[in-house]
Amino acid sequence: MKIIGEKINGTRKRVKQAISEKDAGFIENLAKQQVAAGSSWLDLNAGTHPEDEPGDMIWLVETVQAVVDIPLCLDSANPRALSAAIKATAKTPMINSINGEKERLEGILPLVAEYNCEVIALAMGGVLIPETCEGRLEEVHNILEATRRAGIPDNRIYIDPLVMTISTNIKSAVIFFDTLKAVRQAYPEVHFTAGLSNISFGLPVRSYINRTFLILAMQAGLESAICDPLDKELKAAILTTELLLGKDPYCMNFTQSYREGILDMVKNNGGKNAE
Ligand code: THG
Repeated sequence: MKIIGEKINGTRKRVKQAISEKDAGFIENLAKQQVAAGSSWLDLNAGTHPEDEPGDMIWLVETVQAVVDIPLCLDSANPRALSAAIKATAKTPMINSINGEKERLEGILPLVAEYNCEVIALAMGGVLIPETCEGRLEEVHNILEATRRAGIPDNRIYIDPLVMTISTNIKSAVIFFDTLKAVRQAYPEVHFTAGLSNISFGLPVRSYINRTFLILAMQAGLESAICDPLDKELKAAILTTELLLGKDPYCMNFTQSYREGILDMVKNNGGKNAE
C-alpha cells in the first residue's frame, strides 16, 4: 500500500493560513513529517481562488521540494495551476485529477501526455457521481477511451472509484469495492487510489471507520490511498493487512516496523496486549 500524504491541503484551516502568509516553515514541517512516516507522494492542494492558484501551487511545490525529494501529487482541477506547478517540479508528478468532463480532459490530458505524468481519474462525469457500480464503470470507459486516444498508457492511470459518505448511503463502501473489482476486470493495467476520510463523514470515531474501510479496500485490490501517514493506528492496520494478504515476504516489514516502534500502540494498549 502506497501512501499519498494528504496533510498539505488548503481546505484545512491551518494550511490555508500558512499559504496566505507564505509561512514556509509550517509547510516544510508537514512535508518532512509525512515523508519520514513513509509517504510515496505528497498531495499538494492550494485550495485557493483560481486566479491565485497557479502562484500558490508553485510556492507549495518549491517550498516542499526544498526539504524533501519524493514525487508530488498536484491536487487541482485547474489546468493553468497544474501547468505552472508541473513546470516547477523536480520529479515527474502525479496529477490529481481528471474525470469524464470534456473540458477537464481537454485541459489536462495534453499536460499528462507531454510530461509523462501519472494521473488520478475519478470514476465520474462532469458533475454527478453515479450511484451504481455500472454507472461508474461507464464513466471509466469514457475516460480510458480519452486517455488512450491521448497516448497515455493505462499503467500511468490511478482510478479513484470514489468514496462517498456511509451515513447518507449505507451501500457506499460496497459500491466502492464493486467498482474497483469491475474496473480491475476490464482494465488489468490500471492502478487504484482513493481518499479515505469521506467514508466516515458525520459519524463518531471516524478513524475506526476509515481504518476498517482501508483494510476491506486492500482486500478488494486498493494499492494506494490519500490519507494521513501520521496516523499510527492506520499504519499498523496497513502493515498487518499486507502481512495477512501474503504481501510481506518473511514478515520482514512487519517485524522491522515493530523493532522501529511503528507498532508501539499495540504494546502501549494499557500493557494488556503486550507480547
Ligand atoms: N480523491 C482524490 N483526491 C482527493 C480526495 C479524494 N483530494 C482531497 C481529499 N479527497 C483527500 N484529502 C484530504 C486532506 C485532508 C483531510 C481529508 C482529506 C483532513 N480532513 C479533516 C477531517 O476529515 O477530520 C478535517 C480537516 C482539518 O484537519 O482541518 O484533514 O477522495 N483523488
